[in-house]
Amino acid sequence: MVKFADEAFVIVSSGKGGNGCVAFRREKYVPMGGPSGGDGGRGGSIIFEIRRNLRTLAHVRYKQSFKAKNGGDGQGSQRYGKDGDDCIIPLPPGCVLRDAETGDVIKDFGLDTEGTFVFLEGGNGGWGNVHFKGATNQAPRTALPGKPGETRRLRIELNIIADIGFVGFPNAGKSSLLEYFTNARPKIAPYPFTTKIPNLGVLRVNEEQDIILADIPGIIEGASDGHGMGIKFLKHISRTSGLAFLIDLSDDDYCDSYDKLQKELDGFSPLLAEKPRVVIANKLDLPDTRERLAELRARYPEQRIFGISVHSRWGLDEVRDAFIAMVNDSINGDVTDGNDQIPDFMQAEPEEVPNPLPELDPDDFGATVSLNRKKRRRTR
Ligand SMILES: Nc1nc2c(ncn2[C@@H]2O[C@H](COP(=O)(O)OP(=O)(O)OP(=O)(O)O)[C@@H](O)[C@H]2O)c(=O)[nH]1
Ligand SMILES: [Mg+2]
Repeated sequence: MVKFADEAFVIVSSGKGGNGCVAFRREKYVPMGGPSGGDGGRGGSIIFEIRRNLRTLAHVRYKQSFKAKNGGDGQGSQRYGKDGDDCIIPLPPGCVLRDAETGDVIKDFGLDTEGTFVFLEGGNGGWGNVHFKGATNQAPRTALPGKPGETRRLRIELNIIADIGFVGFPNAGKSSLLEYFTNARPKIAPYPFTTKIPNLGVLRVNEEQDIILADIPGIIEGASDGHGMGIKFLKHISRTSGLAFLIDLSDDDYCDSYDKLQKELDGFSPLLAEKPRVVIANKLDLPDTRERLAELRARYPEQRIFGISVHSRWGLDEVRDAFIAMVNDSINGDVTDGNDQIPDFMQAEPEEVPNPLPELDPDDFGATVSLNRKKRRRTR
């Protein structure tokens, strides 16, 4: 069983506590002012924080080593050292922290979309000599050093959930759209069933937000009865926030494909069939497609239908905005997506090879996952 997973190894260190200080009060008219060395500050802690907009571990893989700040040393006049700043490591929902050496689970965040976890506390600051004053020792020359921080090596695992799943007949341009929006480089070819395993790619919205797009194999009429590549791939997009229906305007079936696709989704699961969606009509660069788009819009007046051409780069900014809006609506709870009723993370399992495609290699199953963030295009 192959999971779509991302993994990162990191070294984390909490901060050392600051040292206590030995000092005496020296002031005019105050003879024998006594000890006045302040305590050291606390070292910073290592804290993991779930950020619901994050989707990958790209940011931690890139940095690898995380250190909280050391506490400041205590000073004279009973001045205490400054506490060291904590180091906050943002993580996407769905992470598991493990000890890198033993593999033991340290923390499983489940699907929590918020929350923090203090993993390593910083070292305590040492006492300054003010603490050591006693009846018999009026001028203590003792202060304690700060406690050291701790360093651990961790493995962070993430089960990836796609945000938006592409559904469409073979050849509609699903992989082309994924290639445009993300760093994924799926195979694109002018024949059906080019895509045999799902491809995931990351659409970068901004520093804070990524959206994972899933391009799955084409669906044909009767797929729910096992025709073509079947519909088992739909489980990869069962937990998404929404779907993108791709319709090929150069295909003579352009007018019926939406209903046909919807029927196949119904055959898989009503939860999937009810997901929010955007409808995208592609290949507007080809002849007669504008009329076809108008016809399609007339047929589904309640549905917003985006006309695009991936080749000519038409209409793609609007689609991007619609993707972001759909994901944000789902994050903000405007939509009940029924995800809690679908038991497991999406998984790619080797299953029996579909009949019309006997050359499919079962070892080939799984998914291509391209987690690099694509540099944002300059929008004019
Ligand atoms: N003219 C035109 N051709 C396009 C456009 N977008 C994609 N294509 C072509 O359509 C063909 C199919 O594109 P893919 O992206 O492989 O389609 P797909 O939906 O992933 O197909 P499957 O993987 O077989 O399901 C390729 O030859 C693309 O070059 C477009 O906007 N205009
Ligand atoms: Mg494809």
